[in-house]
Amino acid sequence: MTLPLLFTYQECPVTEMKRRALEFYEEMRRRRTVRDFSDRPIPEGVIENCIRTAATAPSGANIQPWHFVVVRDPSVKQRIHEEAEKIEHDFYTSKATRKWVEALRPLHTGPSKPFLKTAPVLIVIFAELYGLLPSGEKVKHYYVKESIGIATGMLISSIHHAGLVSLTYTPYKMGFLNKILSRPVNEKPFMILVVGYPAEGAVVPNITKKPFEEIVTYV
Ligand code: IYR
Repeated sequence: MTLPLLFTYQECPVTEMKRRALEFYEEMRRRRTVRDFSDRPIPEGVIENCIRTAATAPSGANIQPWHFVVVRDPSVKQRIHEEAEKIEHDFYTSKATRKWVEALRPLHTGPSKPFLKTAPVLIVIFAELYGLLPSGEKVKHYYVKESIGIATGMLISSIHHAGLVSLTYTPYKMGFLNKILSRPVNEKPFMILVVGYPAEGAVVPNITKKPFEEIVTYV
């Protein structure tokens, strides 16, 4: 039995609390998903500290059911690019429903995914659906989707806080990532987080967030 640890809570004065909450909101509301990337390299150690932050996320039974593959090798990016564009072509020409394509129209997306080759880093996030003992025995994992969603949110926030941009990219089918990146069967690709600097003159869609009153109810 491990003993409980005294929690080192640092209370901050009310005025400072209010200022910090507002300042963090002001910082986070500037985050945008970017699809046009520069090939500028990312300074050493930045990605690592962002992943360290993501890994502080709460998770079901503290199982931490995630694995992050940092792809920098141009030949690996090239393979991911090739596979993803094949899948996207299939998606946009036959798999996507008319409604789905309609919903995507404001985002100006399409089957071409040059950012997979241009961006300096792709973080491929895998969800550990269950644990796998050396004997081959499976170990139950809890609330995997919730856990990985929280960790990914923290990763996106850390990247923004560090001054870089990201794109949450999910090809229609992602099984090819296990093959290319040699990940085991208990891991399911959750997302490719494309990370880097925006291309010069990068544009973003003119979209808005729902009004606060619409998303919150007080009782
Ligand atoms: N994976 C495709 C389609 C796509 C789907 C959703 I839902 C988006 O929010 C954005 C795109 C693509 O990346 O083009």
